[in-house]
Amino acid sequence: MNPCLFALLFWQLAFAQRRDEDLMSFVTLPEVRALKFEITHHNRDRASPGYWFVAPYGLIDPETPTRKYLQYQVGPYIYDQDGVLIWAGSPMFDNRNVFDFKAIHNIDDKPHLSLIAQRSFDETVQGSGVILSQHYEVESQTFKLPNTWEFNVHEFKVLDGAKSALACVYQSKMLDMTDVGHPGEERLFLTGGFAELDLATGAPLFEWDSADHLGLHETDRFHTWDEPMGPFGWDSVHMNAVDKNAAGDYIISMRFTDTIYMISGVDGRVMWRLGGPESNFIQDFVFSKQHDVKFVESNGTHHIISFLNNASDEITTDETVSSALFVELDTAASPMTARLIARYNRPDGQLSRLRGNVQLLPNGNVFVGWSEQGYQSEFSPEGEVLMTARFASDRFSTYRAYKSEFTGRPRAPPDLVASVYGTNEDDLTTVFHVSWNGATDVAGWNFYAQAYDGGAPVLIGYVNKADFETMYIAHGFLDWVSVAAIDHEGNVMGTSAVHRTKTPDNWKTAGFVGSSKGLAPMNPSTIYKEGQASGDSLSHSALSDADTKDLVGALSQAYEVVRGLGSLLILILVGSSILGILLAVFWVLRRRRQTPTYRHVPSEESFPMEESHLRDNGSD
Ligand SMILES: *[C@@H]1O[C@H](CO)[C@@H](O)[C@H](O)[C@H]1NC(C)=O
Ligand SMILES: CC(=O)N[C@H]1CO[C@H](CO)[C@@H](O)[C@@H]1O
Repeated sequence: MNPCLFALLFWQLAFAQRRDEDLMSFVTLPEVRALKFEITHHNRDRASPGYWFVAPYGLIDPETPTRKYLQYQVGPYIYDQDGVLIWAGSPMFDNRNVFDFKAIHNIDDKPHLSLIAQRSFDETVQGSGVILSQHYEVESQTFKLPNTWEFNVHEFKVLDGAKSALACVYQSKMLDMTDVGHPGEERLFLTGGFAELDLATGAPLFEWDSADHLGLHETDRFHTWDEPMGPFGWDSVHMNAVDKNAAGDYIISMRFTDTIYMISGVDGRVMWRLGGPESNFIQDFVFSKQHDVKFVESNGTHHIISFLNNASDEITTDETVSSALFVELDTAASPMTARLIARYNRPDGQLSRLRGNVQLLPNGNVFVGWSEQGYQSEFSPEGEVLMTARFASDRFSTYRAYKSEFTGRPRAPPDLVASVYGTNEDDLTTVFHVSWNGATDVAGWNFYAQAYDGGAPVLIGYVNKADFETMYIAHGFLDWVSVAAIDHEGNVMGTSAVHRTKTPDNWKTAGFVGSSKGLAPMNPSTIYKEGQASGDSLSHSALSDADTKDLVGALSQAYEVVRGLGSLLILILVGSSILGILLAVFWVLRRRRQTPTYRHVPSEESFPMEESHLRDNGSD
């Protein structure tokens, strides 16, 4: 191949403008580009209830700052089981990487969220372990220990009651090489350990480091002939998970020794090793390069543990497929025994070389995050693959993925954008887009308009929540608009601020050919009022749910097409989309004629906006 052509191709591959069709976009949150999921439900009926908690990142290290405008993509996200976005936390963490993001239910009777927010590239923002309330407010933030260089990104495990949390700790230390046959020699190593941190003060209640308890010979990574490594030293053990049982002992995982260790909570001694060349167990299975070891049950001597056996890493492959393992340990027996009780192989038969996690769900199902490209799967207890999913984008991974029930009640009000369109005063249409970042359990939206600022809100209509963002089209130029989120029992969950409707910068160039007299917003009560001649009103509430769904579906499809366009096809597609919108409008008008009376929505007629503003968006 011509070298110039090759160079050009390489350049294009490496630096080409990334395409964005694997990302979502929203009118109400234009700064957020959430990742899309590709999902296969193999057996939806057996899936456990709950949402997905992922934290996509592009590069695992903090990314270099840029002066270019960037939309928010990486950080904590909640999705439902159909990949519908529930919460985009990327703006809250300013596009920084987040790890180990999950819902936790062990603090009080309210659900919480926990995560590790990575430091910024220039370290002006420190990394931390963070607990958020169900209102997405920071309740607790814990920073790195003074003897370390960052808050390690592998684990942030909040213990029951949230007095303390477990975190991995990496330190750079000069270690004596006697253990590997070089007495009197010292080398710089990155050691691995953990700390139990007091969440009120950030101080360590318990600290443990591999340098004090393990021999250098245990690592399968370091060889005495290796060159010295970087400013931090050789990553000797690669500590990547920690958990604590009721007896007060800790279980930890080290990827570069292929070993799970039990650490005494009394004196830090290694109580036993599982796996690796020095295993203390008679075991009927093998594993390597494991992640996310957790207690499922433990009474001090008998344990059931779960972990991800990725069986491979950056360099070697030990098995042909990665798996989630559940193992029963009897440490009272002599010799101690380790028995495999369940194994869930990666459904696509691939290897997760790095990262991953296993979660036993309350109904016995097993949820596994395989990490790369957000690949995740849910299994029935006996191993049936119920669901597999991955990010539509191959540019992002998530360190871990979790599934959990959660109730999110954001303090911020719903976001609303309304715009008016039309070609003359008779066909003016107000298009609403509404979303509420982080709110779970929203069943639908009430739409309101006022005759003037401070006027009484008039109910325009109701539509079921269709997606993260819901679109609604109302007849007429409506202004001073607002929305109310309605739950499944019909209660108001929260209301937006009153927004002004956006008008075209230039009505004529936007296609308006009527007289300018038609351009003032109308008094909504003249057309959206009970008993009013139906010929002037258009409301979704006059349509059945199914009709509404069809209409909203048709409109938002046309709208999606318009929005997602790239380049040459734009004219053709805009044309057909406009045709689609025209058809939809025509269809609505036709229906309107078929529905002689406007059906009033009784409970919301005189919905007092002032009062609703005072209403809390949820309880503490
Ligand atoms: C722990 O569980 C095992 C198996 O169920 C049981 O045999 C053993 O007695 C228990 N030990 C304690 C201390 O409860
Ligand atoms: C089946 C298999 O290859 N298992 C390997 C898992 O990893 C350990 C440690 O690297 C090996 O000793 C096993 O043979």
